[in-house]
Amino acid sequence: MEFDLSVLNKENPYNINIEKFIEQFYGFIQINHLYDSAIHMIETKLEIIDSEFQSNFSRNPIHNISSRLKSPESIANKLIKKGIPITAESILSNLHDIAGVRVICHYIEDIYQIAHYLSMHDDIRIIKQKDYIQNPKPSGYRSLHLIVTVPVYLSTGKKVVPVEIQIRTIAMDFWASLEHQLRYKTKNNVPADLSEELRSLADTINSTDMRMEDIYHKINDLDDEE
Ligand code: 0O2
Repeated sequence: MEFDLSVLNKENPYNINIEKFIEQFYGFIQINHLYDSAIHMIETKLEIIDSEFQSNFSRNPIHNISSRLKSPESIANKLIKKGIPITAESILSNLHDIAGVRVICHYIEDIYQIAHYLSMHDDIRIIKQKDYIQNPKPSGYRSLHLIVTVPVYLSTGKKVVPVEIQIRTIAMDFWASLEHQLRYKTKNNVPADLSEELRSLADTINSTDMRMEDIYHKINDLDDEE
C-alpha cells in the first residue's frame, strides 16, 4: 500500500518509521472490520436458529447473545505469552479468539442443540471444541467453547475468519461473570479456601441447572399427556 506522507510534519524527533507505523495501523483497522463482520455472520445464524426453534417448538433456546472483539491489551498479552511478534499478520495467523460470541441458553441441552445446528451449516467449520461442561476447569468454570471459521466476502475476495463461540446456561454465566470480576478485582492471588468455595458454588449451580432441566421435562411430559 502507498501512503501520501507529504501531509505529515517533517520533524520526527523520536525517529519513528512513520510509513511502517501507518501500514500497521491500517492493518489493524482492516483486521477490526474483518472480525466484526465475522461476528455479524455468526450472530445472524444464531438468531435464525433461535427463531426457527420458536416457530417449531414455541420456545426460544437462546436467552441472549453478546459479542466482543478481544481488547488490544488482551491481544498483546496473549502474543507476548506465546512469544509471537505483535503485528497484524501474526494476529491473523496465531489467534483464534479475536472475535468472540457468547450465547446464553436456558437449559444445558439447548447448548448442545445450538452447537449441533450451527455445525450443520455448510459454510461453518468447527476447528476446535472444548467441552468445559463435561470437563469443568479446575476453577469450576463451565461452558462449551467452539472455535469455528466463517467466510466473509470482501471486495478483495473471500476471507475465512475464526470466531470463538462460548455457549452456556444463564446459571453458568452468572457464576462465570462474578468469578471473573472477583478474580480481576484483586491484585493478589485469590486464597485457596476462597477458590475452593467458588469451585464448590459452581458445582451447586450445576446441580441446580440439572434440576431445572428435569422439572422442564416433567412439565413438558404433563402437557404431552393432555
Ligand atoms: P478475553 O479477554 O475474555 O478473551 P487457547 O490458547 O485460546 O486455546 P485459552 O485462551 O486458555 O486457550 O482458552 P480457554 O481457556 O478455552 O478460554 C478462554 C476464555 O474462556 C477466557 O477468556 C474466559 O472468557 C473464559 N474462561 C476460561 N476459564 C475461565 C475461568 O476459570 N473463569 C471465568 N470466569 N472465565 C473463564 P480470557 O482469556 O479471559 O480473555
